[in-house]
Amino acid sequence: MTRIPRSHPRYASLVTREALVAAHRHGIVVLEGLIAHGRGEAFDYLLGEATSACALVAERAAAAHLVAAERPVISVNGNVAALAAGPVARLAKAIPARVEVNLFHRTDERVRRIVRLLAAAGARDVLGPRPDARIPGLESARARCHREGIFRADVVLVPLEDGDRAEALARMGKVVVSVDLNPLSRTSLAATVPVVDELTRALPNIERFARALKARPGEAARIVRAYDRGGNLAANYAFLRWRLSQSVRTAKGGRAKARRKR
Ligand code: PTJ
Repeated sequence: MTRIPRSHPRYASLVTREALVAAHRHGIVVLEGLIAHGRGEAFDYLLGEATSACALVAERAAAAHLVAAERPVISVNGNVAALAAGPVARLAKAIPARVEVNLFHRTDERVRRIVRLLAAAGARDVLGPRPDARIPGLESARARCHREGIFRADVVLVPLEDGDRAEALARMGKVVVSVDLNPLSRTSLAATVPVVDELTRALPNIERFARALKARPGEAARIVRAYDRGGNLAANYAFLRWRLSQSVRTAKGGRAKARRKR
């Protein structure tokens, strides 16, 4: 691994990249996952690398749906396992929810490695190695799932998803909670609750809300009813526009300063 100096202004981001590259070498993350991460990083940069107020609202709604569900499932792919095996295990315990490994670039060996990683992080009875059902209308390997997991789930949390499956799960009548930094992705547009936030920030937030809501089931039902999906997505777009307008102002200020210096 490349040694990243702590003084580097992008230290956290570079360390995460190195962790993903290492996870690729260990057969957890596919090369395509590194591309997906870069896409996420670009959106996170635009969003200010912090949880926005509108993301928090969606995270609370996500927790309310998960706590109120009868058969909630957290779907895990290679990137999610590499970035957040511990947070996934803790969230699953808090809800409680089943964890299922579901891969786009599926090989049995990769599924086994990811299951082992999740188990080492504390996740129990992880599904994935012996799928016995298919998601209708989906031709990719992601259609393969477990009857007692994703297939029969009423609420599915799908972090870092590709849009096809989110749409197929929604067609099955499931509540789909996505975590995707791209507010314009097909996943965000298909999800019942699109959470536009970085995975390692979003999962602990959802866990915190879930723990609080478990003690107040009436409150969870009220949040589910009150959540305005369209309004929340629109708030995400407005936030992004505001961030860009601030950057334009900063850039213009910088140019004026440079002119004054000349
Ligand atoms: O492990 P596999 O075989 O199942 O493959 C997983 C990948 C990620 C390769 C697969 O699901 C894929 O190709 O995903 P996409 O279509 O590239 O979509 C990933 C989405 O996640 C993009 O919209 C990214 O912006 C977003 N994203 C990337 N990193 C993060 C993220 N969102 C939140 N947190 C992140 N850390």
